[in-house]
Amino acid sequence: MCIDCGCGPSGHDHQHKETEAPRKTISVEEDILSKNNRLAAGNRALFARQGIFTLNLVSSPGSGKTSLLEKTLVDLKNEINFAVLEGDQQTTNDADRIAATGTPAHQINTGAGCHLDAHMVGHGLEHFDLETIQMMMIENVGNLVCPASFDLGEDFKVTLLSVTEGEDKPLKYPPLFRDSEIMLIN
Ligand SMILES: Nc1nc2c(ncn2[C@@H]2O[C@H](COP(=O)(O)OP(=O)(O)O)[C@@H](O)[C@H]2O)c(=O)[nH]1
Ligand SMILES: [Mg+2]
Repeated sequence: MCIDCGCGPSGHDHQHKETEAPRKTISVEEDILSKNNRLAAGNRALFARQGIFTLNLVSSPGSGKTSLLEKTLVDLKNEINFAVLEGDQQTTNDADRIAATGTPAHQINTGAGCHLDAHMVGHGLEHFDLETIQMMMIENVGNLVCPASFDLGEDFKVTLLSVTEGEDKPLKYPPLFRDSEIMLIN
């Protein structure tokens, strides 16, 4: 595509400038993460004010995050008031599974996005009565790469590893395993 006017490969009826504008490097990644970190700090302060303990569950798709939540919620719901924020690219399948346990749940669909970020979580929290919640479980989008970079404001990041994925996954995707406070083998 033509940079000057956005026209396609055919149909030029005008001349384009021969000279290129001077190049400038902008460090985009740094800016995105600093904004996310600011919003995550806001989420963390909100959780602290409300006395809510928060976990961010991360793993490959299909390694058992929702199954672990379902079982945990059924076993502990009479002792702890839980809420669950679900992240997936599409569908409300996981929020529906959680809601079936009697736990408040809200689904975030990220579309093309491969992780939850602090902005999405902040808005997701608007769907709950935070006064009544003691523990917030955030199930991240299934992915061992991008969720490692995005703080959501959680107390602990929890990484699940299913044995069928192979024992070399922490070697192949070290940041997530290194930065998680808890790791579960399923
Ligand atoms: N055999 C076995 N299957 C499991 C276990 N945990 C989850 N599953 C199955 O693995 C599939 C994916 O689990 P799910 O909880 O949806 O994974 P998620 O994508 O990480 O949330 C489902 O069909 C589960 O029933 C487990 O401990 N053992
Ligand atoms: Mg799931």
